[in-house]
Amino acid sequence: MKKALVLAALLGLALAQQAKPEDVIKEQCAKAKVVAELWHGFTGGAPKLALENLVVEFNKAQQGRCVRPVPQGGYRDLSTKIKAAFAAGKVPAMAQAYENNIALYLEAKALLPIESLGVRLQGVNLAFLNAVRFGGVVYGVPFNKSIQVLYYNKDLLKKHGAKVPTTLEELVALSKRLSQAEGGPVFWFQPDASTFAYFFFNLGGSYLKNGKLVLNSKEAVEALTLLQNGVKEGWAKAITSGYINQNLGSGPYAFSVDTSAGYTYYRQGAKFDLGVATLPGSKGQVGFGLVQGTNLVVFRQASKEEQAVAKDFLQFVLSPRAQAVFATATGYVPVTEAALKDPVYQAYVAENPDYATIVRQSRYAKFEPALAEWEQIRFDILGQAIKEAILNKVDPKAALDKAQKLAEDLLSGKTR
Ligand code: FGO
Repeated sequence: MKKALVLAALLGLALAQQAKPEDVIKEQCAKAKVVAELWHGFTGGAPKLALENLVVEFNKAQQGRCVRPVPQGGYRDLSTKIKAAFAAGKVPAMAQAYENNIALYLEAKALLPIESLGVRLQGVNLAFLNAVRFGGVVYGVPFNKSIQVLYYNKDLLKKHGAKVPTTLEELVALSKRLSQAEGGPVFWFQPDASTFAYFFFNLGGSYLKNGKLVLNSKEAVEALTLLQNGVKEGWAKAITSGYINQNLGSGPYAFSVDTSAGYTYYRQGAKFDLGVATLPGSKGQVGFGLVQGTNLVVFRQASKEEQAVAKDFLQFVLSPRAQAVFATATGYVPVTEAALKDPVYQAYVAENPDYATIVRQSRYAKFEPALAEWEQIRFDILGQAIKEAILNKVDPKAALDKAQKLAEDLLSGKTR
């Protein structure tokens, strides 16, 4: 119990709020005539709680209507369930969706244009907004958008008189030095498409060349070789079970490149003074980070009444206060300019500069391709190639050439 209370305080929850938000929502929706479901991919922790707290606030101001968040597992489980729901003809009013999920759902003409609902999108971060624009029409409301940042161990850097690296070369050189001194690899990464993207983008890579998907470019081979060498040379450690933040404490740790949405998890997991910095890039230039996290979409099949609830909820979610509370509770990037000026946000930033670092990093953002097939490609093809190179020592070029072939077969409809 005591531990739970401490945790609640850490997450910035009002301790006066006795009931779990989940239970409050249950009660709110039990009495409602119109229930708009929101299917999501948050499995727990601060993100799920922060979403539920927003919903409780929204529902309080409704009469006879409510939003009901429905957890569907992780992000990939969520899109699998939505595809099944299309087939069964039973979709929710709203759901979280990656840009590539939107592209896929649009093939089934399943989504409503956000502005046709009447949601005003003024002041929404343009990079996020452009990412959900298809054929000039916006199909999602950027909601929980994250950016990669550099997490680091302040105590370890201090011990070795080291400064936070600002270039890729410095990151590698310092990781080598600290790993030698500590007797173990200090740069930790998950052998997946997310961490790979950081190295790939900052070595000048791009996935689309003249509209064609290229997974085996020379920059991709270079990025994968760098990580493979890192493991070989003993400065990089591949984390193969769970999130990096769940492995903290299992050996010397100095750096990882990870989602800003991991912020509360890192804070909890770190037994050292945790640092958050903008990503190492090239001389005088902050490195690019991968944007992850999702947008909220509204389904065409929802009833007119549900659509009306969705419209009001999306406008509420975009309000400066909602954004300020959600971003500071989680580490997600505030999605509007006005949120940055909100007194709640300003108070948090004054106390904790990490929030400002996250926003600064968000100006150096890259996205993965918004292809309908991308989810399958990033996990089952590219992600698989990365694992083979890192864990099974397969030659990076061979692994990526194979991935390229598999992706081309998938995109040309030969496999599915
Ligand atoms: C996750 C996944 C995609 C796609 C990227 C896509 C599908 C990546 C990456 C694969 O909201 P983000 O930034 O962060 C997540 C948030 C909510 O769960 O908290 C993070 N978390 C959770 C628990 C924990 O202990 N530590 C922690 O950091 C969690 O990662 O999304 C980043 C991780 C992945 O899920 O393994 O986005 N991703 N592009 N997923 N389905 N499709 O196109």
